[in-house]
Amino acid sequence: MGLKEGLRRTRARFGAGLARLVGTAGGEGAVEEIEDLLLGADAGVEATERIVANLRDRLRRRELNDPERLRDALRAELISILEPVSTPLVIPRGRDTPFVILVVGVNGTGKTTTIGKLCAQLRAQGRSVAVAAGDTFRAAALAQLAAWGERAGVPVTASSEGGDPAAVAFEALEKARARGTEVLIVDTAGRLHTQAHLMDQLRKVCRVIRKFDPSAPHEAMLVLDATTGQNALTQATEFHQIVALTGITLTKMDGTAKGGMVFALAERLGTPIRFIGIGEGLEDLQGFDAAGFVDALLAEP
Ligand SMILES: Nc1nc2c(ncn2[C@@H]2O[C@H](COP(=O)(O)OP(=O)(O)O)[C@@H](O)[C@H]2O)c(=O)[nH]1
Ligand SMILES: [Mg+2]
Repeated sequence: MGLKEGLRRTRARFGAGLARLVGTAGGEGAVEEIEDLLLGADAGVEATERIVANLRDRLRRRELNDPERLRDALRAELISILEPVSTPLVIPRGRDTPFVILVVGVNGTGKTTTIGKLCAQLRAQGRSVAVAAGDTFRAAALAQLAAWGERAGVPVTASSEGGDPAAVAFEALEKARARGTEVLIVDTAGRLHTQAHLMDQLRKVCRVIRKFDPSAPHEAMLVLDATTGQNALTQATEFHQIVALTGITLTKMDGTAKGGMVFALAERLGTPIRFIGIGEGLEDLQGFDAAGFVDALLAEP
């Protein structure tokens, strides 16, 4: 699925609203309309206010006389909000120990699915990958991960249900180092701030990884479900207190009209957005790029 298609619900409301608007009057009325559209797409108050204030400035300086220029100005404003968080995940080659990606997030956000997609992408780029099945909390979790691993041709280290995820992570790290595997992705159980036990477990997994390699995890990726709207910001803050997040993957963009979430995340958190999930298939994971995202959002239907 292409990004434009993946963003169809957000585009249907936001993009189409803008296209309509650009075809008509312009002026202060148009800016107010843009404000409503941004808020409606969950872009958040801060990002929306910044965009709208800049557009009003340009309006006052009579820089937005025709619809074409309003569209260009809006495009530039949207890109400038996303640019600071538009840094791809780069995995260096030729390391002695595996590059460790720790994947965290609330249950059901799409961690395991994202890991499966990421495995497939990395394999397609010729990288060697292994996975640690750190979600020992749910019975179905291991089977799901094993199936993804098989599809992507990636070994999965696991223990029995109810086992110790930190021990699984450690075993997977040792195996990966012994085999010269380039990338180890560590899956974890969904955690909520209310589940103190699971949060402690996550701390322990981090400790074990750091003991193995003080520079690891090299990427601590939070997976957020775009359909949860502003609640995702709360989740990010909570996870950040346990592990210093270095990247975000926003899943289920295909299932929401609130794709404006990325602007709220960029403005409020500033954590790089690495990937966008746009479906349940192996190929439905897109690297995040500010201009590419905005152009898909503003594309004509
Ligand atoms: N439509 C859609 N569904 C997704 C996406 N990512 C994950 N899912 C679905 O979300 C559900 C939960 O995913 P899972 O990976 O098990 O979440 P986890 O509990 O965080 O590991 C599954 O049904 C996935 O197929 C996405 O980008 N788009
Ligand atoms: Mg899972």
